[in-house]
Amino acid sequence: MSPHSLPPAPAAYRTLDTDGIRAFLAGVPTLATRLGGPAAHWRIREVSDGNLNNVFLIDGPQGGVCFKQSLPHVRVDPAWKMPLDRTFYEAAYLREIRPCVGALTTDILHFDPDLFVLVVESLDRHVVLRRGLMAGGDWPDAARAVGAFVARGAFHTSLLAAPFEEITRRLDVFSGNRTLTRITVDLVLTDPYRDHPRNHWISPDLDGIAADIRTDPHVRRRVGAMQARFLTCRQALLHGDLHTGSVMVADDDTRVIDGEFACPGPIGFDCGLFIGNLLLHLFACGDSAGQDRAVRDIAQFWASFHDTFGELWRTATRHDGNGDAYAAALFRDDPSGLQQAQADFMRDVTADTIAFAAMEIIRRIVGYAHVPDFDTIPDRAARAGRQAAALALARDLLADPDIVTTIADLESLARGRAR
Ligand code: SR1
Ligand code: MG
Repeated sequence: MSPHSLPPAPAAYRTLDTDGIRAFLAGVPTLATRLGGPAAHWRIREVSDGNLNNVFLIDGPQGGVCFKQSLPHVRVDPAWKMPLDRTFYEAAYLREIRPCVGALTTDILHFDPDLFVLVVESLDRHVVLRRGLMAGGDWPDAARAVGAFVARGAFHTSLLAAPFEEITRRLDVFSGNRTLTRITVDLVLTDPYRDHPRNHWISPDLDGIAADIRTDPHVRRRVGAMQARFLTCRQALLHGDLHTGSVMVADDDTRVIDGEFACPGPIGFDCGLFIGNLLLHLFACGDSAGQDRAVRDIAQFWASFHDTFGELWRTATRHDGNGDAYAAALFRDDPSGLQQAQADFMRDVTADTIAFAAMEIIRRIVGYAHVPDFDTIPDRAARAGRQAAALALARDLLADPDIVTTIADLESLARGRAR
């Protein structure tokens, strides 16, 4: 089989409609009990919002669940055929990550390997962070929570936390997530830097900057290096698609969802995607208070990620942790050596973060899958103007790695350019 050929769907697979979902849930005793009452009384609502899967919320007299099923194609493009294995990887990711991050993600309730159905706890009092931000809402604790999520997930799946046998066995499983890793390689890391029919943008006003990005030799060199970094730096288990649509918020609660793109990779990829989406929101924001909040969220995300990761590392060293990289024996009696090692490590993560943030901005404006944040700007020319400013920032970040070397500098450069 060629690496790109599509494995057949299992014979038992079928896409479930609402009657099928009702019967399916009724047949799983733990789920039926959680929902309570007779199945005929359950309310089933489709809430599919992402590009790939069917998602439904089901409410019963006792409680609710969230039902997610892989389709044999991209949800928003039925002609784009795709294997079904993504909910398998999302279920596997939740099982790995939940012990590290606790209630910063959802509890997995059930996975069906024939139907590729994943059932998780329902977050029906939450909203999608991206939609909330677009409506002008503010969740002051959300970015900090996402920073802690990334730090804890990354640290505990890295060689800083456990012996290589344990870490590589886990990462090897997620190396198998080739279907969605191919999507990332194509859509995030490659397409915007070549002529490709999947690329599109809202106005000919962006033709010039899109061509600049495709042809600038400094951008190409950096993009090539980031492609290699994504594919070869198996630093930790990544979420792999950590945009603001992958975060659900309530006033007192933040959850990271949708881990179907989970794969081994550089930690700065997750950080960069999240910061990139906050930067997209910053450029789409018409009011200066909203822009201030976007910058605050970037700062809080980064401080939380940086401090949580550093503290986990120091604690592991103090308690003779058994990670095989930066082994505790090297630094147990050398706190300043450890501090220097951490600074070196974080400098690399920061550089990755900035570059991947720039690539996320670019692909979300001129690639296949755009963000809706700019739709809040009613005038098309004004919308294209804000997008051009975001693209110019991203191009400059890729072309000159020295233009900013810290997240604080990135915040002030972006804030100035978004005015
Ligand atoms: C065909 S999938 C397009 C995009 O949607 C997902 O959420 C990922 O971001 C992917 O790149
Ligand atoms: Mg998603």
